[in-house]
Amino acid sequence: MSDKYTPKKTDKFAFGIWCIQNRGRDPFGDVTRPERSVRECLEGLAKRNVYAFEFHDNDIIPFGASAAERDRCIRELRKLMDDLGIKATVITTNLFYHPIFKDGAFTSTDPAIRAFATQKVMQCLDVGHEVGAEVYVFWGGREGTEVDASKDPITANGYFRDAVNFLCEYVLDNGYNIKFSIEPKPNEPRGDLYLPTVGSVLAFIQTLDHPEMVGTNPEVAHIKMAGLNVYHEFAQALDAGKLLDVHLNDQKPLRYDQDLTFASENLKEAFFLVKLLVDHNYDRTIGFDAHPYRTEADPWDFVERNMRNYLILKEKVQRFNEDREVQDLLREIHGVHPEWVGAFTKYSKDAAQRLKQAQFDVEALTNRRLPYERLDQLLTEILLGVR
Ligand code: GLT
Ligand code: MN
Repeated sequence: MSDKYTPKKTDKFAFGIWCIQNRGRDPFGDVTRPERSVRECLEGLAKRNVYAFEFHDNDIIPFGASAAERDRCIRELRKLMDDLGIKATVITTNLFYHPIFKDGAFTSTDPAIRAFATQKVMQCLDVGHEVGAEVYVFWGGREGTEVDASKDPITANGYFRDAVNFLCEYVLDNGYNIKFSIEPKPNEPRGDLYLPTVGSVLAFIQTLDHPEMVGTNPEVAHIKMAGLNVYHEFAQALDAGKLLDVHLNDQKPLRYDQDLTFASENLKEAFFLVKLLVDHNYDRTIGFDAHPYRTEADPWDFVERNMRNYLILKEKVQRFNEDREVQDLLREIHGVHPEWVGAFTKYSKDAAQRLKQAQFDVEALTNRRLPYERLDQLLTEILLGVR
């Protein structure tokens, strides 16, 4: 059965294949679901009109595979993608699972491990090019410390910078159409990770040789682990022209990385994230990076629910944006004193002079009406379905 919340390819939804393959293991308990082949995962996604999938090199090609084995894996994957009509828009390298990366990849204290990690990424970029991926995600899962005595953070950032600079040149040299995206996370699996927030990533990007080739893909759960505002963090990336992908999921604040279904925990927060993407015409893939509860037998209710929640919230955004009373309130809040709109956005001596001499009615400005209780209630009622 389908309804207006049934996804279409044009919604451009994507899932990490690792989300579908997730077997429910956690630090305290073993797997709860059977292994699922790449074919089974992609068939299930394609059947539900998912536009694309994201993957790590080792989700498709086993660690340490021979060149022949690698070529066979890619051939099979490309055939499967063609047959199913599903794209691979985002690729990434697993630089965290193998114990060689136990103290970091790009920021390992051992230059040979840093070189090995960089080699692994180059090989992954070749794969990305072959499957038509446009974005390469770097999630620095092991890039951090428990023992700060072990490395200087400026040196470690320098190692990171060297690797990204080198890899940008590699992409340019080979004429690949791929951009890099750094995914921030504050902690887990390390005690503290480098580049913990969107702001840190944006600042770091400006220190690179090719800042125009690098952006970010924030993840809801990672932001909430840091106790920050999801709407504001994504907005910061979008405003900087750096939002290359999104990792949607949900999370109870300030806890271990929960990777819950999008909008399963905080509807209002999820609403504002969808509103941001809709209002500002974000047109890249809408990626979900979450796991089914470990009590689930298979991933399909989970897959459907993530997309459905997004589409329902998209409708709520439209309703909010078209609601007469909401819009009247917003006009009242923002529409006062039109004589000052844009009056000092562009500097001139005249404008400065005028501003210096202007008289303000401080009391009237202080006492203006800000009907936020009413505004927030209207949103609550839209979200609860009574408006
Ligand atoms: C890992 C992590 C995610 C990253 C993935 C990309 S893998 O599951 O929890 O947030 O996006 O490497
Ligand atoms: Mn992620």
